[in-house]
Amino acid sequence: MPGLTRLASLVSLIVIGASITNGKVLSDLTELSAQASFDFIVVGGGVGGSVVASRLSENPRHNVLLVEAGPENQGVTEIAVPGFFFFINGTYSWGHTSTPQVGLGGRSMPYTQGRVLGGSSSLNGMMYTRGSSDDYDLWGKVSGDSRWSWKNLFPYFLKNEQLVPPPGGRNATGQYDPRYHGRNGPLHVSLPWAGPTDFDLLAVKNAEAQDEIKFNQEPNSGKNAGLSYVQSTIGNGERWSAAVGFLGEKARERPNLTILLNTQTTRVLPSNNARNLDIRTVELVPLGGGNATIVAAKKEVILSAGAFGSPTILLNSGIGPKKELNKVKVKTIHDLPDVGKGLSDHLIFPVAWSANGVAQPVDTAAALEQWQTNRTGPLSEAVGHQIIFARIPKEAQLLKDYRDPASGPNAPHFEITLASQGPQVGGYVVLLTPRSRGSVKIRSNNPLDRPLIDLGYLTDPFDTLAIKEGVRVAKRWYQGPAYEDYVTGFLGPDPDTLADKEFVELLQQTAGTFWHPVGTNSISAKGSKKGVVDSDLKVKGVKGLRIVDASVIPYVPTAHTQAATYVLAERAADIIKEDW
Ligand SMILES: Cc1cc2nc3c(=O)[nH]c(=O)nc-3n(C[C@H](O)[C@H](O)[C@H](O)COP(=O)(O)OP(=O)(O)OC[C@H]3O[C@@H](n4cnc5c(N)ncnc54)[C@H](O)[C@@H]3O)c2cc1C
Ligand SMILES: *[C@@H]1O[C@H](CO)[C@@H](O)[C@H](O)[C@H]1NC(C)=O
Ligand SMILES: *[C@@H]1O[C@H](CO)[C@@H](O)[C@H](O)[C@H]1NC(C)=O
Ligand SMILES: *[C@@H]1O[C@H](CO)[C@@H](O)[C@H](O)[C@H]1NC(C)=O
Ligand SMILES: *[C@@H]1O[C@H](CO)[C@@H](O)[C@H](O)[C@H]1NC(C)=O
Ligand SMILES: CC(=O)N[C@H]1CO[C@H](CO)[C@@H](O)[C@@H]1O
Repeated sequence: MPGLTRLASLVSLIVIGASITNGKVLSDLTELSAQASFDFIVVGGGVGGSVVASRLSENPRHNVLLVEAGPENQGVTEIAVPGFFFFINGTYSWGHTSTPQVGLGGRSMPYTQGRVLGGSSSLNGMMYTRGSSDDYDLWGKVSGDSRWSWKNLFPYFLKNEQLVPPPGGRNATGQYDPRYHGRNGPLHVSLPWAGPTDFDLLAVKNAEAQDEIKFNQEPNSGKNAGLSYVQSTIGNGERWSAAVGFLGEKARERPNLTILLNTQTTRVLPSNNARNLDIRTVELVPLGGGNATIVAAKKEVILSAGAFGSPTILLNSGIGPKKELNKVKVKTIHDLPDVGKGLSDHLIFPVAWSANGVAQPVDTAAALEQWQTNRTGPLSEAVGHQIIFARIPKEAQLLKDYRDPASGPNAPHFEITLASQGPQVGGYVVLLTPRSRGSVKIRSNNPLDRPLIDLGYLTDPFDTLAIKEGVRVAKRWYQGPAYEDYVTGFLGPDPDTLADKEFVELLQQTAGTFWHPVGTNSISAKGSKKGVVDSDLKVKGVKGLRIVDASVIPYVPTAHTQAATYVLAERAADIIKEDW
């Protein structure tokens, strides 16, 4: 793609003016003093880890080490510019590939995960969506602990967030409801720079003209169904990652926070003289391998290496299903069958319509100049302006044949993205409530080997049938009165005209992911044999070790997953502070 090459050369010409602080940011393991001693060691500097390390080090009595496998986020132009979301250099990602997917006709899928300070929030699509209140009430139910419920988590959403004006400062009144937003939190969230465009206004008109999908002024109120304007983790026109929000200059000035970059955690190790299993030690190697260094925490180790990273570290350490660990010759120190199980994720399916619009190409060089001048313009936006959340219609046969996997009656089954590309209207139908489950396993007893990631897509027959229903919802939407002169036809894939076999083949060939893996170290009630962590996020049967990241979320929420991970980490930080 010539456009891409040109973009890459543009990016390399610019170094943005972010100041790079040294001092408490160590660029590799050789800079870690052998005498250094820490109360807490946090593994992984993504959403969960950045929040926990930042909040714990607010207390000057706590000395915190944050270990991140990837490099610095500051000073990287393509990370900072929201519109370069699709063009971030692969060196900032783990470069995972899934196992061949049975449900996708044997296809393996490349799977992006951030490996840079800020983790996946340094290269995600920046959508800020909390999901349905039902999603969180279900956490409360499976953990047997009402602290994990929408009502009790809501103050933590506000604590976390700071709603800021859209880039350029346009008046977005009426496109959100300020009552549901925070004003002083570290995470900046805003509405898009431009809008409403003619295409946006058509959608609002269409929402008024039919009954299935109504306009919803505030998608982050806990009731997310309907058509809404997108909110994004963007502040002043720049990507607002967890590293920007929680590991900025102020946090870096704290004498009690040390950030160690380019360092991989291979295992957690039990202390020899503990009667019960007590794990407060980590084994660290330079990214990609080298001699190991052992560092012990005085209080706790907190794993925040993400839905693939955290179970991988546990399995490498001999914490997991004994039978599987035996197969790869890893000695089991703690038989915990659910480690790596229960992976749930959002599959996406592209569909398109023909339309009467005219394509409006963006001049990337001019857009970049504008972004550099005052942080506005098309590059200060990432994805579209609007999204739809919708349910399977009540009368659908599917809900009679299968138990509804949605977390509750308010939770939508689908997200439908809206995008106008001139002569085409495109969109993804996203299955928010899959019944299929995948897993994370280790390949060998070499902790540097990549994990085996089985996404499990479309292994439950409900999911294919649900995708068909989702396409029908999207078809009905664009058949609405407001689109009469604009949308000229459905280009498919159409479950109502294609033979089942043909539809399924197209689904297998074109399905992608929104990168929302959760559930691989699921939370469960204290005393339950299921799950991996209890409702204090402590690893079951182990002292000194907690997990704070997307892996503990039991079922994928009806939303993009960063807001859920942020609120989890804010709550967890207070739980940990209360203990110490
Ligand atoms: C391409 C992409 C687009 C996305 N788009 C959106 C979106 O638009 N909106 C949304 O809400 N969500 C989105 N998400 C999902 C969201 O970013 C994640 O849900 C969220 O980042 C999860 O937080 P986490 O802390 O669990 O993991 P992460 O943020 O991924 O952080 C894990 C960190 O641990 C580090 N790590 C892993 N293993 C080790 C190890 N062994 N040693 C040391 N460090 C380690 C990693 O390098 C990483 O920095 C997207 C994700 C991706 C990948
Ligand atoms: C990506 O980063 C690597 C390492 O910094 C560099 O060698 C490479 O040229 C970069 N690729 C692009 C397309 O910018
Ligand atoms: C923004 O627009 C609303 C109406 O849409 C108006 O009531 C309000 O005064 C405007 N605010 C500013 C600061 O212009
Ligand atoms: C690893 O340690 C050994 C023994 O101390 C040493 O000889 C070797 O140089 C070290 N390797 C690296 C990459 O530092
Ligand atoms: C930003 O700069 C562009 C020109 O590059 C200009 O058109 C626009 O009005 C400016 N916006 C603000 C908010 O200053
Ligand atoms: C635990 C620890 O190292 N605490 C230090 C945190 O920083 C203050 C100065 O701000 C020191 O006085 C503490 O000893």
